[in-house]
Amino acid sequence: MSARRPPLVGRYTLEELALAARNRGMPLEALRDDVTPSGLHYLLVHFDIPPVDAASWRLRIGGRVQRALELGLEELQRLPARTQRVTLECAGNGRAQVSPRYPSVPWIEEGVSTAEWTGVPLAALLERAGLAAGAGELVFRGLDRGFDRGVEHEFARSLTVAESMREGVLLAYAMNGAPLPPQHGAPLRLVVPRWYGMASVKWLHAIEAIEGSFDGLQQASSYHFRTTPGEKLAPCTLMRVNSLMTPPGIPDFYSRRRTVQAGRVVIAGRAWSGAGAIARVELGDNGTWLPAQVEPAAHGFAWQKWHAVWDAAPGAHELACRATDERGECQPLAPPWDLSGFGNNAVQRVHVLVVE
Ligand SMILES: Nc1nc2c(c(=O)[nH]1)N[C@H]1C(S)=C(S)[C@@H](COP(=O)(O)O)O[C@H]1N2
Ligand SMILES: [Mo]
Repeated sequence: MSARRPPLVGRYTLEELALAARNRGMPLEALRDDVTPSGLHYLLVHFDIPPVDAASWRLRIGGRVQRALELGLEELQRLPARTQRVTLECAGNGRAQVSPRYPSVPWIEEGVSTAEWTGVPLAALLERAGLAAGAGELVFRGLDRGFDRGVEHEFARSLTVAESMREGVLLAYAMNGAPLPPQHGAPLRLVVPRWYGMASVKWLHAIEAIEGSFDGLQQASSYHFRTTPGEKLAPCTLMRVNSLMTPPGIPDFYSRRRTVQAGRVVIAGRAWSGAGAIARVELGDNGTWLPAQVEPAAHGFAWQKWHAVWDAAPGAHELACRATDERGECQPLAPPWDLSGFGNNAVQRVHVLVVE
């Protein structure tokens, strides 16, 4: 495996621009929707969207199981289904705010969305297959193939047996009430609530129970926190506490700066944390924090709505929002340093000009 790409400072490269155009984010005005319309859901595709023939496609469950299974889409769709709302966020969301930055998808803050996923609980299928003695992890394999840092592989990730059996882990064939779109993993994807998005393997075709731990590149090398090139700290797992606001007023086409009419303005947004419910959200106005109202967590795996009434006085304002989860974890004011730009949950800042 060749070395990690060296970090960049300054201008964006054509490669980053190409990745950004392929892997577009959720427009922040879509924060007004409880459930992100499928066409506005953010997208992260490492390689190409693979060609899949749904008629001949099979999901194979094997390895250290008592009964290997092979199921077609219709067979899966006949099993008891569950629909649940889940917020997904890319682990690299916010990467572009960090300097030096890792050359990869240059998310600013838009790599997050919420959809309603329908499918079969993974635990139900694993109970059918029956895990054999010694099974420690499950490897989830996607049909998409490519190279990263010189290594050819199919996108694959693992979860421990305990994580796989958790409530809410779903093999989804529908998104927002319609068949899974190609870009979101048709015909079947894994959905792992509360975790950063990389765990939710798309274009799933095989689940393999293994002894020990999976050494695939996307598991053992990528998706770890690092502060220096030589080290490998904790793996990226649960989403850190985070929040965003719908930018108020109207934007300038090029700079995206906002213009807002003076007076009472309702600022609304969403907050989420992989660790649990949101306890508090504050709205910042030029450095002064005001409390916001947070709606209760009605859907356990989805973001929570919040709003605050802002008395907008004429002049230039920097608005910000900051959430705290029930564990007491609070968003930092500045991006936490990470070499790959993972886990940046620093507060969002929106520049607004208030006019009479
Ligand atoms: N097979 C496969 N699964 C994948 C990926 C991928 O490139 N290939 N990208 C992962 C990453 S990094 C994220 S953030 C989510 C994004 O899911 P979405 O595109 O449906 O929003 O899918 C994950 N699952
Ligand atoms: Mo991601």
